[in-house]
Amino acid sequence: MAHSQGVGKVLLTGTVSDSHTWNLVFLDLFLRERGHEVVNLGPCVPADLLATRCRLDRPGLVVISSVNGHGYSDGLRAVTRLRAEPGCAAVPVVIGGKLGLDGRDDAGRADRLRQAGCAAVFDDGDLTAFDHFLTALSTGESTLAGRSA
Ligand code: B12
Repeated sequence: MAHSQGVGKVLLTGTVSDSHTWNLVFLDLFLRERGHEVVNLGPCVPADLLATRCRLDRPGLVVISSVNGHGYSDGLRAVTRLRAEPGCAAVPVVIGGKLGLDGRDDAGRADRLRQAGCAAVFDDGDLTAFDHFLTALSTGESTLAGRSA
């Protein structure tokens, strides 16, 4: 089922400290199977590089993936830096995967990510919720989604 018309290019990225790659391979395929154009920046992406690519590529969605347990802190720095980049203040950003270690302090940290500019936080990597988010974004419905932990 392709529903990419309303989304545009998707910028997919790992976080600066995270060297895991299969999460990115999976998400790349997941998005392409749904008809989205994907630019996959790969793992260990510094916040400055993500911000620059966001300015140059003008994506309709930025997807941040982290599974190494540093996702809340790395993701917060990434989205904060991205929001400061010219032209990147309004692009929807989502983050997901295994964002913390042992589920400690999840709700508060997910809220901080939202306050910093994430439209949705899939801190348990919920792909069904992510799929619903993509559909809502494509059809122009509210982009606020994701579990609040
Ligand atoms: C393979 C692996 C590695 C390999 C990675 C090789 C590679 N090329 O990727 C190596 C050995 C290098 C590695 C290293 C480390 N790893 Co490792 N690794 C794994 C392992 C066994 C599998 C990960 C994997 O490939 N899964 C397959 C992919 C497809 O699934 P996934 O990553 O879970 O992603 C899915 C979801 O999370 C979700 N998702 C992911 N991102 C997003 C984003 C959005 C928006 C959404 C909606 C969904 C989503 O979608 C994916 C598909 O379902 C997991 C344990 C496990 N069974 O999950 C540990 C695991 C991820 N690793 C872990 C750790 C701690 C490390 C190290 C820190 C270990 C160390 N002390 O050195 C380092 C980190 C290095 C670094 N700088 O990042 C922990 C993370 C702990 C946490 N988050 O609570 C895990 C969970 C193991 C554990 N139980 O402790 N690892």
